[in-house]
Amino acid sequence: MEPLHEFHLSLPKENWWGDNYLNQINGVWFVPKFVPSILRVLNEFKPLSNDVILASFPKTGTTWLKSLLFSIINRSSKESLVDNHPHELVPSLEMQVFEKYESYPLVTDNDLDSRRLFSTHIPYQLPGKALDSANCRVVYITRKPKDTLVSMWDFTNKWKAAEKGSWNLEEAIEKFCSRIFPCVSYYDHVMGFKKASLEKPKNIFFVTYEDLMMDTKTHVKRLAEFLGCPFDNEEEVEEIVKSCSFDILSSYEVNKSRDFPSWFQVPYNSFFRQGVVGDHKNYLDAKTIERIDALTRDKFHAAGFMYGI
Ligand code: PAP
Repeated sequence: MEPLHEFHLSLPKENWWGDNYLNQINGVWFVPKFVPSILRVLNEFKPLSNDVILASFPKTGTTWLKSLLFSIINRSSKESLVDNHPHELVPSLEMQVFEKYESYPLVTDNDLDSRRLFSTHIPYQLPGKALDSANCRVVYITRKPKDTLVSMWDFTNKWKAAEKGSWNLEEAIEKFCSRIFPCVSYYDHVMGFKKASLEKPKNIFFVTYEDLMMDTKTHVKRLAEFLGCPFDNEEEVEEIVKSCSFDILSSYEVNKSRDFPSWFQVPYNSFFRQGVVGDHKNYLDAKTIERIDALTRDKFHAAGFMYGI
């Protein structure tokens, strides 16, 4: 038996959906395929002070923010979005960079032009100290729990593993509420970065999908200032906002593609579904909405974070 299999067998295991299960590392549930690379990120990743890390719980706006951050940082090559899926332009530490057994692109100088931009779904509770000590910039996006749940449920059913049987919505709701979800429970994930952003506002920028949607332009300007590369003309900001909008991005062939990326068994087009706020109303009944709202009051509001309903 492979040592890796033995290692997997030694980790706590919990059924997730169908035949699929999750493994636990330090109290956090992860999809088994990524356990080795997550451990590599935790043990080997040394952030540089000018790195930009986009952190998020899955399905909270990662793809959108990848395209915005890439465009803000690489202004002269923002048209790369026409031919490249945002997930290929901004690689995930655990799903792409450390999944390959090669060294990741290492840049040692502090030249802003060669800034590294990565994403991660790993909760702050695990790499927090490494991120803090490097003094790098972290941008965290979150989204209201009910829309996140519905988006995750839909996405999971587009996964190749869905051939083994679909994930029904009732089961997804149960797992969400019982906190057996990949990348720690949604609430713990958000609160981990929320608290860190209050403690280190110069290093961690916290934004919600809904605020970004309501006023993308203001947030793009704030993000550029936070990253130390402010805009000097409004037209460029407007151009970036437009070029990263759902309508424009989802019209590109590369984002409409049914091909699978090399690093995940889900087609490229499944990262673009509707891109709206409040879609959960089309899927969740009143009882479920109240159940999740109660959880939100308990996990967010009681901690002083008045968000999520
Ligand atoms: P990931 O964590 O797997 O990378 P992520 O990008 O965070 O997924 O979430 C995908 C959601 O963002 C989808 O939401 P939906 O299922 O409710 O539709 C997707 O449609 C939405 N999305 C993708 N691109 C954009 C965009 N440019 N503007 C707004 N929403 C977007």
